[in-house]
Amino acid sequence: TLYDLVIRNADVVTASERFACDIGVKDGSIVALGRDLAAGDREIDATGLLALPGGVDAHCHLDQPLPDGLKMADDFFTGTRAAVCGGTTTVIPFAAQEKGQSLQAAVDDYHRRAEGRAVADYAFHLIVSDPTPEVLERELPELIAAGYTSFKIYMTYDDLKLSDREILEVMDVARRHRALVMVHAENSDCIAWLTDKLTDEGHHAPKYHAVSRPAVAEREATHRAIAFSELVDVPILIVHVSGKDAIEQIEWAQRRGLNIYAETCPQYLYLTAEDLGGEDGYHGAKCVCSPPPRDTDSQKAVWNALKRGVFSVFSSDHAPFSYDDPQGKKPGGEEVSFEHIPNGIPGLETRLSLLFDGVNRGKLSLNKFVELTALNPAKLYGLYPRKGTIAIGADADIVLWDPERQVTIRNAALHHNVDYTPYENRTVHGWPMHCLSRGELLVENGRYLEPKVGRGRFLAAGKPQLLDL
Ligand code: DUC
Ligand code: ZN
Ligand code: ZN
Ligand code: ZN
Repeated sequence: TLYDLVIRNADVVTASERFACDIGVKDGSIVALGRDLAAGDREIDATGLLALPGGVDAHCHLDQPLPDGLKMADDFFTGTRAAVCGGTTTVIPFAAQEKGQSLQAAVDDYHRRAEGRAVADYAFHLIVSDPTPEVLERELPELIAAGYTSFKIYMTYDDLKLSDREILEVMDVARRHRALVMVHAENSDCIAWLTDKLTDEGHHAPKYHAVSRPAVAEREATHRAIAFSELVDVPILIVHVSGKDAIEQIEWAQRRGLNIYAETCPQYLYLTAEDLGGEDGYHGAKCVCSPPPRDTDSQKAVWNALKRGVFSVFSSDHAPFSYDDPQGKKPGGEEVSFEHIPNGIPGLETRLSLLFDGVNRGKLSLNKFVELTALNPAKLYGLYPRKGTIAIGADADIVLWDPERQVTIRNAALHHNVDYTPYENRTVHGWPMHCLSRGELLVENGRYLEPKVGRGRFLAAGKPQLLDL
């Protein structure tokens, strides 16, 4: 037959269009969009549902080895299982270089972690923590050519951060080889100084995590990264932007015509510093992530900046640590001082529905939703047009959404391996009902169908496709 699968009566939404049609799938690709397509070997009736491109989550951490006996709760299997159940069919986690390690050794290590485990397709960003001459002159150029066209650098964390000089060197490699640098922008010395002051004064509760990482420390580093981007003349992307101070810097740069892209995440729309708790109690550790969530004014600024196009990408920053876990939020089984709580929260499965809820509340359009969650990350990270849209020739990564369905988020119903969600008991409108990856139905009516573990494929990324700002 002409089609392995036909999705009937789809209400297709891309970043720029909305149209009613049938979708014909053959050998994992979309081969036809039209009315009254011939019968397929298999048919799905999508009446009443929206057909959206599978989500691309361009920022998540899976199975990253960590010091001090910590361990991420999700590996490539449980993480990508959660992803597809939430409507995300492509993930771009990190292959992190440890200091002293070659980049290639890091890449090989992460391929071993992903291979035979992932159920969604995946590419990798590199994390460059040790930019030796060998890394800058040979490894990075070779890896860029081999399909690793984006890398994250850190301005904070002792085991990851680069000096200003090193940042300039890495950015210059990106300029020469047309790669995209992602920047974690927080001022390391401000945080260290504040942390020492707070702990000297006897402040240890999780809430002080947010006090030790104020918006001004993020604002300063954001501005500095922007200045370096201008100096080197290379586009960059600021990851996990938390609120209005950093947004102001980014808009200032964009108005000057600089190619400063930005990403934000669900926690900055739905959480505030208050979720880190008060003077007593430890449950706030569940919302410890960096940068920390801010206040309701910043939440509004983030929604507004999403709508206005200041942000190009909406990612989860899934960094999974279980709460009641000596390898997670209670290191060694203890309720530790804030500076020892592992940074990060889970979000792969809830990313899309949390943003979709905003569509239903008029915070952004459906087309913008698709642009932020699928099209733009696919373009910026070199996966378009195979990923990120519904078009002839694209992979048949399609999510059928029920835009009206109300779901109250409960961790017990999620598919990650984390023992909590920061969004417990929150009700969202709109839910991904069916999820297809390369034409294979992985989730049906919200039920995970247990596809072959390891079916997910590595995607060698092409060069970033820059967006108009
Ligand atoms: N940065 C991330 O990107 N994720 C988790 C914590 C952090 O600092
Ligand atoms: Zn970061
Ligand atoms: Zn992250
Ligand atoms: Zn102490």
